[in-house]
Amino acid sequence: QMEVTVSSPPRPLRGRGGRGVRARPNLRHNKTMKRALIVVDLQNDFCPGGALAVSHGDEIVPIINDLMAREYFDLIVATQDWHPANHLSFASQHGKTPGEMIELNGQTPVLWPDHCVESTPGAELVSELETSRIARIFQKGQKREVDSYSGFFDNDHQTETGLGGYLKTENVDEVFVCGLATDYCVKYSALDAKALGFATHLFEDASRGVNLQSDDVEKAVQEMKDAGVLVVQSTELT
Ligand code: VGL
Ligand code: ZN
Repeated sequence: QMEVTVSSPPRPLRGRGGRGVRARPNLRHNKTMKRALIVVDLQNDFCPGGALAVSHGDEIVPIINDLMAREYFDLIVATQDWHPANHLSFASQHGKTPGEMIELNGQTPVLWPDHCVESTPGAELVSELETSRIARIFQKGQKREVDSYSGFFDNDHQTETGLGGYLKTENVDEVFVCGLATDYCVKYSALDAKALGFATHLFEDASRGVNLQSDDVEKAVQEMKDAGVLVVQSTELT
């Protein structure tokens, strides 16, 4: 016997320009296909005053709170950078200065100031973030030896955080990524989401980047576009 699914009427997506989000009307959305918002690393250490402050990082908190209040998203998850105090992405572990690079297992990761040390205030999600609709938080970067920019996998792609499996289990087919930092964790999360088969969007205005080089964010956005990530603005949702 054939199962007939009756789609709920599409929730309207209006906005200026009509690009990006609006280019994908949600006609095929029904009770079984869901849309998720992924809030990446909105933690004290990545905000002004924090150990690895992303400039204007705090500006996206009200934007993301507004997004989370939308019915548009069926599921909201967050990621949290969560390192042991002796994490090897910390310059202090190598007697080096943040921004320098090292040779580690054939890779040359950039070194950071100590940040998001597990169970410290800097690792907490920013207190102004409205967390009530966040269904699950996925922590990453717990292994001393390997960094984890993506919310899905460690940088060596050997370990999964569980986010990908969770989204598939929840029948999510479409994800929207926002948060910190555009040129690191947001970028790698969006690229992995796309590679895992999710229709993937970047909320550009609900993300901020580190810009170690002044055009890093610009390059990151282009890299995401080239990979098939749709770059959209929160203002395109009404
Ligand atoms: C991040 C650098 C180091 C990020 C995390 O959340 O983008 N960047 N750890
Ligand atoms: Zn980190």
